[in-house]
Amino acid sequence: MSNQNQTYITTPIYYVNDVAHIGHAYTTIIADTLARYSRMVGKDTYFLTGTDEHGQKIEESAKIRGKETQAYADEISATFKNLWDEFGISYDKFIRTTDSDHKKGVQKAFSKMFANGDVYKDRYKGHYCISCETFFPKTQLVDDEFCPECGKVTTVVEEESYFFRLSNYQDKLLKHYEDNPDAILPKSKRNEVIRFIEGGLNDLSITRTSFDWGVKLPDDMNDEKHVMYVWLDALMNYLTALGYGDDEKLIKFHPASIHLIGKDILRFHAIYWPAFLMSLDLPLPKHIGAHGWWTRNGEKMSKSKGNVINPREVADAYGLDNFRYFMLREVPFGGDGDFSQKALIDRINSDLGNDLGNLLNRLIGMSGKYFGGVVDSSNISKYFQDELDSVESSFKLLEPLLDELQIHRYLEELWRPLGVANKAIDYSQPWNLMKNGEEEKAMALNGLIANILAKVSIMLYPVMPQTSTKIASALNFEINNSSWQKLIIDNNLLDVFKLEKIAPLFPRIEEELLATKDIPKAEKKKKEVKKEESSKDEGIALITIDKFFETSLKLGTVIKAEEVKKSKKLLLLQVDIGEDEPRQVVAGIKEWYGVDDLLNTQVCVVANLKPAKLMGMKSEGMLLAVKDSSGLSLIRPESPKENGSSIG
Ligand code: ME8
Repeated sequence: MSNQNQTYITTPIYYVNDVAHIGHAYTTIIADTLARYSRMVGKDTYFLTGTDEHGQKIEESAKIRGKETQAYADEISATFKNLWDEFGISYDKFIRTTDSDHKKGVQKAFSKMFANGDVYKDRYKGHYCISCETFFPKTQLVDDEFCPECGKVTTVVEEESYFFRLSNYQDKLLKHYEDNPDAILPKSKRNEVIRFIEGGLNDLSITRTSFDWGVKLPDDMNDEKHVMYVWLDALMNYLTALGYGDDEKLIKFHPASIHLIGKDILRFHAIYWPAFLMSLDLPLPKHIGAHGWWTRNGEKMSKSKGNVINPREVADAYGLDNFRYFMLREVPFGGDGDFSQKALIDRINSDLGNDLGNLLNRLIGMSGKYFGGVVDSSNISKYFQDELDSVESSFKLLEPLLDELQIHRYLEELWRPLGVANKAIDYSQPWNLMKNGEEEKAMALNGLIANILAKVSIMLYPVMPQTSTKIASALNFEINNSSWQKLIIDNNLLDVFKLEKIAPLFPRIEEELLATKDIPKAEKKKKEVKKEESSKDEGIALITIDKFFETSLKLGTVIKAEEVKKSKKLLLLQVDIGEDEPRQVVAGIKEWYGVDDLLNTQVCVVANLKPAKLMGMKSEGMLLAVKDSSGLSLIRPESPKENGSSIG
């Protein structure tokens, strides 16, 4: 089991129902930063990421796209892996829940929980949100049927199921969180978890029978119709990646030093996962770090809103390291953040360009002009002892900040020495020193700047690995465990060296580089006011274009159609409008259209109507049609267009 000198860092394993966006990149970049730091300080480090590929949501996503489920999972999983590889994410293992070793480990855990009496068979009846892959008691639903987390319509599930005795772990979990106040970071999130546990824990349904895209029960259970609940399957990845159930040579890394997650999945990690581990008689994770939510112009990002930010595009346009710095500096860990290009550009031009890049340029310029590029640290303390002391005290604060995941504070503190160096140039006026024959002091000043830049580049390395490596190469040293030991821990200085000239690191950015421009807040406000005004013009036929666009009209394909028995008018349709799941539409068109006239044809859907119930069935949209004395015709595109395309 893990010791002080070992670090085990994980990201969530991402669902393969969609490609990565900046939220996924954020978690992964934080984990990569921690892993790089851990390796640099000499710890035996294991960094795990991967993809979550089972469950009803994935099965349905594949079906909508007309793909075989495994092939679909292979395709999307590869897009995650490729992105992390392009981003240089330093993971040690990329796990997939469809890996056979993983499945074996999940089965082993199930058998162990069953053998020790924590698992029993019963019937489950209740509501299930496919999008969140979560069971909800009726008391938690909105308007008796909508998911309290994502707002989508839930499905009523009634089936035989195996249950995990979560209720048995209520007191043990409470004790764990009382005894370990920093088990959940930021600490403010701990109370949320404690309150939830105190509210009472129901036993958890951990198998499903109504679909089969999942890990089967162990053979000796002789119960073939069950597959594991996707969250049991998924959480187990943290153990199976270490060989649990197969080759356990890496199990030494268990338990995780930190499971990094978004706040959306805190309960699964802070309640289910520790309870499963207790049942398996294994130690609990040391920390769970739950970060906040990235939004765009204040709204949740989703494909249907068309406001998803592609991390590759941001990195290509603005530079990968700059993007990493921005994400980690801009938002306190645990808080929500709004992505805006303006904020990103400000960080690049100001923090990176002015404070860091210019300092290096000034050093290269001065030492080239006065000393042929040579830097000598010998006399720094003679002239700049106060500056050295202040820099040393800033560096001492850094590691504890990282331990608490206060990464934005870490970066803030790391910028203080840069301020010290920039100020020292301003008040020492090296050009006057040279004029007045104070060459020794001018060299000491260059030495101070070079050493500050070297130390900052070491501690910045985990966040901006490429940039820091470039700074170090200009300063003629390498960032590794021994330079960290020498310059940070032992607080030593660089030996005499010759500076290498490098191109400016942060060319100034004058305008937004991505086509999807941010809507400035003032403009957004103006639009909202206009919308309100137009709705006041009751009785007048004219509307503004904004008003028209309040109706979301989408193109979709009918992927399933059936007659509603006992109804002369209604057909029940499933329409793919480019979202994660098809929309169910109950349409009064049976007099004019049969099932075969509709299947695999395109229709126009009003996509933002409040869901309604028709003959007890929910309808989540309306079809556009035109009717005259000769009958009714659906409005359809002249030629096929992509599902989800906006009409207007
Ligand atoms: O939940 N802002 O997978 P998932 C910040 N498979 N982070 C975000 C984000 C946003 N807007 N959107 C997503 C699952 N994330 C499960 C996990 S683990 C055993 C199983 C990040 O693909 C954040 O880390 O829905 C969140 O927790 C994760 O993506 C959810 O990814």
